[in-house]
Amino acid sequence: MELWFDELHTPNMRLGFRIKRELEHVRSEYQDIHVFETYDYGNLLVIDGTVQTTERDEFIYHEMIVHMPMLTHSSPERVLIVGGGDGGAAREALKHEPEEVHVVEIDEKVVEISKKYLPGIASAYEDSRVHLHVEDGIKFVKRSSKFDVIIVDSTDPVGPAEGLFHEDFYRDIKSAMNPGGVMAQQCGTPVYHPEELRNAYLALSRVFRYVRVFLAYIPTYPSGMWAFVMASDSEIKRRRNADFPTRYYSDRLYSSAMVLPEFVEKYCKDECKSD
Ligand code: AG3
Repeated sequence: MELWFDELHTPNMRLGFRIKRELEHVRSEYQDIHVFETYDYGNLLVIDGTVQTTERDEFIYHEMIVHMPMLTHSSPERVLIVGGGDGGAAREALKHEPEEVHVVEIDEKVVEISKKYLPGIASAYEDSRVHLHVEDGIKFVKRSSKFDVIIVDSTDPVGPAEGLFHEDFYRDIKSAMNPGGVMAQQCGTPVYHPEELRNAYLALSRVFRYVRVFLAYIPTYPSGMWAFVMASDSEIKRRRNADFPTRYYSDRLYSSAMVLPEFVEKYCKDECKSD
């Protein structure tokens, strides 16, 4: 019998993975977590029915959500990752040789399961510069200060992650940063959920002087086209080169990732009405 895992992207669209087997299924305090062994994408982490990461294409998301803001900063020493319990963002952040990387993940189960089934992604936890805090990111950010880069690597803005897309949270992020600080966040797909991008863009624009949107192509996420935002009170431009090997990001891609198709651009203009 063939086994499949399908993520429902809209009521009328879904993406299926043929799987060898289910490796794990736990219902944590916060969410429903699965790990599947797929045929083509290695191990697959699913939270509340949505694909979070696969061993085969995780590099695209993790390189982009990390290297874009990290290279915008001239010398990131203290890095905060809100969410990101699988460790992938922390692994990429370490390539910039920061002093400290703090990961604030609300769900300990995500960390535990990633260490067991996604060892190549969770490898960052073996590094002594990486500090894990199992707690609510919103509370943690409220009492934090002196971060150079803050990366919000969360699930979709429904359920536990909802508050991570609000203006109040963005204000707390700004207060938690050193001057010159840069933040980045994943913002969903403009194909099916342009309002997620638009809302984040508008709220960030009320808090930060500079806000930029960039895209990456991620085959296992809805529509494959994924949006991210970067925000700062300092101009957003690349201040350093990537002096480590990458597979998706490149210094040439830094600016081209911010060139948006017309229909996406339209959601990132202040005068455009939300529809
Ligand atoms: N976090 C963002 C995943 C969003 C995917 N959404 C979906 N499949 N509907 C990824 C976590 C990787 N560290």
